[in-house]
Amino acid sequence: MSDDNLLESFLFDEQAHSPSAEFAEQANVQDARIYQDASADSLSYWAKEAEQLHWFKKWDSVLDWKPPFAKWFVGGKLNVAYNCIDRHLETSRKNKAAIIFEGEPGDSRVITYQDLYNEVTKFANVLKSLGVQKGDRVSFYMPMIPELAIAMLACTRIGAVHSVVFGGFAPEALVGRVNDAQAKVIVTSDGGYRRGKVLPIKDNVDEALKANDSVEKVVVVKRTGSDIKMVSGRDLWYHELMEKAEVGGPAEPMSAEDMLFILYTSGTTGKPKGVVHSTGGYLTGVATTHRNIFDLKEDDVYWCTADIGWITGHSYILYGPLANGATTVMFEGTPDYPEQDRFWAVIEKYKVTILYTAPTAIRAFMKWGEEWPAKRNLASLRLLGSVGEPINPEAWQWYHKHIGGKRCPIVDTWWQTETGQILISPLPGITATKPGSATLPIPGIEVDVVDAAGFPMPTGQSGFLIIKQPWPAMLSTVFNDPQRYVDQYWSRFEGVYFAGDGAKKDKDGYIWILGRVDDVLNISGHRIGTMEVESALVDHPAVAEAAVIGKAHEIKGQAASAFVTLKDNVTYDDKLIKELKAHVAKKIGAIARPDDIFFTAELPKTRSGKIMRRLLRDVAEGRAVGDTSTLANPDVVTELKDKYED
Ligand code: 7RM
Repeated sequence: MSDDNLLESFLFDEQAHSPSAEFAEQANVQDARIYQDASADSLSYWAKEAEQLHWFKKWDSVLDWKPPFAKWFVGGKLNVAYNCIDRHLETSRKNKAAIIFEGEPGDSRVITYQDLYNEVTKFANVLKSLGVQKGDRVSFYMPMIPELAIAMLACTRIGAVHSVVFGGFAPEALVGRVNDAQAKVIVTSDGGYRRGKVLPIKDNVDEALKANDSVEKVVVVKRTGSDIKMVSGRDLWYHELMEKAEVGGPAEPMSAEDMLFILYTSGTTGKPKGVVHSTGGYLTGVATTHRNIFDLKEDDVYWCTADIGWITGHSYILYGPLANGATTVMFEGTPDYPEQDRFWAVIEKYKVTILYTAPTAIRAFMKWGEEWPAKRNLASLRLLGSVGEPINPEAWQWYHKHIGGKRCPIVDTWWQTETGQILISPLPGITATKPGSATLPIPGIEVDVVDAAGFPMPTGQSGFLIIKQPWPAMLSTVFNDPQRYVDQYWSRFEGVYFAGDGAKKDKDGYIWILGRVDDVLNISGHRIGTMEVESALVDHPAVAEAAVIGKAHEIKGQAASAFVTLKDNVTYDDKLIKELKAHVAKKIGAIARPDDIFFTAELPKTRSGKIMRRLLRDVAEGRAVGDTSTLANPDVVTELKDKYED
């Protein structure tokens, strides 16, 4: 978001939307004293929330904080699958829909809590039979089908650690993550549907495994019936294993601080970080926030449109909702297939009451036109959520009017892969919302906006967002690299968590997130490191050097623009541009494909050799170029501007 847009956001400031009396009266959280109570004694507050879970053994202490390493609910024993499934079977939820699955082709499956128990315990037994033990890693590379949820829960049941890799990543990105995790097993499928076509999921796994020596078995779910190669001795069909597997078996009592899962996320280097989440704190954090922020009621039909390959899917399709005994919708498709009303058709079909989606999707819907949602009955909706990037006020207003019928509160939720749970968000029955602001830290959380030296910024001025105390679902470390955990998150400012986002605080203490301040792009709400795209470009034989920046994009929020210098004997043409874009898609995945490639004889650099990305951003967005006085080669920028200005 540029500063101009932000100014606009502040103008909307006056139009705060208070919760309606009708909503407020029925809300799960109605008393604003929750903020004072939680801040007076945040550990007791979180302990009370943790008591909503089932513990095999209660914790001895709520928090062991040896900065920057936190252990939550030390001494406590619990199991995530038990909390998400078994304990609901003793209640009226036994035959309630746990997962409603809507496939891209329009196929549908309803999985009750009892069904989920049967499937999860069977797959837990399959994993054991494959030699998977507590602490072993299992990687996933799957479309959004129920077997993904089932197999992840099965891991948690036996204490294995899952590492889900987004199905849109390329084989090379996949193998990097599988190797780093040293996974023993991969769960995948024969294919997946994408806009009517079949994705070659299994082929990508085969390609990836050429560069891996940790994986012993590949379990393949049949989804598309594609003709694939099964490697004998290594590849096994999911349905064949499940046919022979028994229902039932224990849920392993895990220590609260045991590793639950790894999820790789882009950072400022070319190598993604394996963010580690642990058991007790994570489940407490996601269950509480899901219940309070989405105002969950027993008969809600809740739909989060994210992919489980990202943290949003982990926390708010799977673990938060299932821990709360909710009905969670899992959708395999895209918003515009077969037509641009697919989301609204799904809402109508299942009478969805809570919708959680991303600003990039909302901006696409705006472009497609309000006639698409208008054709469908959206009266079941009662609450809307937004996540992934700042929501521009125009998109907020559109969402409010055309999807929420002006009656649904909107929760704009700020959080990260690393935070595990939502940290900044309205409580929908209490907080007046301002379009474009994620509003206030939730109870028990303290944040601030500080300058480069760590001092609080005055009201309305932009600085760095920090989190002042540990929180239950915080990452516990970076897998195999605790030093990176320390350096990345806890060293920029002494003793506090550095989020990597810029922000402003307004006169009411509301937080306005401005986007990343590091070399991380946010393309359609997906994190991609500029360094990753640069490495992919430099990997091409024609490229000498590359610099990648984020450029404002109407729908995606940001798009990657690349500035490339070629090797001496190479000449450029349109074909090379296409080839370089395809190369990036092949190395990382289609989401990282640059929108533009600019060729230049030289990149603008400081005298110490650092690429001045700020200047490249000015060029790419057609702005007046800022200060070039520290450049070793100031002429480069003028040349670039002349060349690319329309
Ligand atoms: C949940 C998720 C994290 C980054 C984060 C921000 C941006 C996320 C919001 C937001 C403004 C929001 N995890 N971000 N939510 N910015 N308002 N409500 O997206 O690890 O993939 O990305 O996303 O920059 O640092 S993530």
